[in-house]
Formats: sequence, C-alpha cells, structure tokens
Amino acid sequence: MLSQQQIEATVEQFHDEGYAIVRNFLPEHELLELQKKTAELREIALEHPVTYRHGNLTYEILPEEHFGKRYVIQAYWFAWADAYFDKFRSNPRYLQLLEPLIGNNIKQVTQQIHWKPPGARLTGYRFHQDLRFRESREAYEDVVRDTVTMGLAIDRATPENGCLKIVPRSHTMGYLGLSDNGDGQIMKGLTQDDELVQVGIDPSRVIDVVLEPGDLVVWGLMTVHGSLPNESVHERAFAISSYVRGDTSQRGEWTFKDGKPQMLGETPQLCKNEKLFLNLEPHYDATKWFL
Ligand SMILES: O=C(O)CCC(=O)C(=O)O
Ligand SMILES: [Fe+2]
Repeated sequence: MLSQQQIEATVEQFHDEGYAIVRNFLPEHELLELQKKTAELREIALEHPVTYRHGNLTYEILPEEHFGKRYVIQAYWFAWADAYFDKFRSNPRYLQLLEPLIGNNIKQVTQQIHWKPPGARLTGYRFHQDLRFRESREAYEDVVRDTVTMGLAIDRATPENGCLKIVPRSHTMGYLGLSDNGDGQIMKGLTQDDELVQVGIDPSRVIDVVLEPGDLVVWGLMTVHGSLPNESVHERAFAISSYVRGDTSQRGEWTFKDGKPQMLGETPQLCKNEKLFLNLEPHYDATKWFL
C-alpha cells in the first residue's frame, strides 16, 4: 500500500500544480495481472470490425478499410466485459488517494483504456481540459471540485510512444476552450503551439509525463493536457479512471460506499455519455469520425 508520506505529497502536488505523479503505484504482481488482462481485452475488442457499443461498454475500432489494418484505440467500461476489471475499479490504492481528496463515498464516471498501437496514425489527443467531456453540469453539485482522474501506466509511457503531456498549474486558469473549435474531435489534428499561446500558455511550460509501468498520474478537470501520436514501435496502453464524490454527483457507477468496494449493479448507470440510454442494446457504430 502507499505510505502516508506518499499520499500527502500527492495531495499537495495535485492541489498546487493540478497534477501529481505516484511512482510504483501498483506492485509488480498486480501489474503483471493487469498487463495480462489488458492484452486479453485487446483481443476481445479486435473481434469487432468497427466500433462496438453495449450500454457503457465501448470498443473504439479504427477499421481495416481505412487504416490498412484493424486497430483498437479505446475501451470504455470494460468492467461489464470482465469481472477482473470491475474489481479493479475499487483497488484499495485508489481509495488511499481519493479519500483525502473527495471522501470515501465515490462513484466512477469514466473507465477507459487508451491503446496507441504502433502504426495507427490517429493516436494523439489535442490539448484540452476534461471539463469539456462532462456534458451534464446540473448532475453535479460542483463537478470540478469533486472530480479526480487517475491515469495508470500499463506500458512504459515516453515522448516517443505518445505519453501524456501536462501544463503544470494550468488548473488555476479557468476554462480555456482548447480544442472546442472545429468539430471538437479530440483525436483529429494536433494542437499547434500558437493555440496554446492564444490562451496564455507558454508552450515551454508543457511537460512530458514519463511513466514506468505501474506508475500513476493524477489530474483534475481543469488541468490542460494532451498527447502526441505514438511514433515508436512500442505499445502504449494507459488506464484512465475518473472518480467523483458520490453524494454530490448523479452520474457514475458506485465504487466505494463508506470506503467499501462496490461492484456494478444489474443495469448500467448514466456516466459520461449522455446518449447512452438512447440505445442500450449491443450495436455497431460505423460513424467515420476519423475521415
Ligand atoms: O490517453 C491520452 O493520452 C490522453 C487521453 C485524454 O486526455 C482523455 O481521454 O481525456
Ligand atoms: Fe483528457
């Protein structure tokens, strides 16, 4: 488990700088299991020719027709596909960091794995603040105050394979509207330096979040971040979990009640994607957003 000192340093850095890094968050044996389960999930996702949805569960596919090969770049809410990932949501190490920040009644609003397969062109994320992805503001008392997002390195993350990039202290700048222009597609196009300059960010402030497998990075809804495509031959799988204070949020799946781990219920809850309840049945989505 994390030491009291690690927890305090993380909370302090998160408040001061809008992000924090926790080295060796996951012990070796848990990391090996996570890597094995992630590889299995990837194979399950790759059985689908185009993007597949079932409730909150999504496998985002870049189809062979347009990319020369089938790639999976994201999975959402795979807790519905594998009980291992349902249990992983409430890993006690997550609670150690969440409790001092948002208490011990916690819901999870996003569960994502982002793969950046070598050779897939579209694996970068334009710079943004995650607040743009919280559609229903009235569903939360104060979504910025009550959200904490955790990114766990499944593979090593480096500048070459498209590691996360963060602007320290950008969480104090207010909402900047980065990447809200165009069609708002976060994975199409790259952020140019002048877009950062226009909102008052000196591009030299951007840092690379270099992580070893098992390291964790914590950030908030107002922290400016993005990443480049993977230009290397190495995989980059990254597990992102966004948690909210349970008693002030009407979105998300319960994860801890009074600090006790919760499993998914019978039916999915509204989480991030407000369009979920339009079609809860399994279906393919062949929208060509990437063209
Ligand atoms: O996976 C990444 O590199 C960044 C993803 C991200 O920022 C997001 O999903 O909001
Ligand atoms: Fe983001």
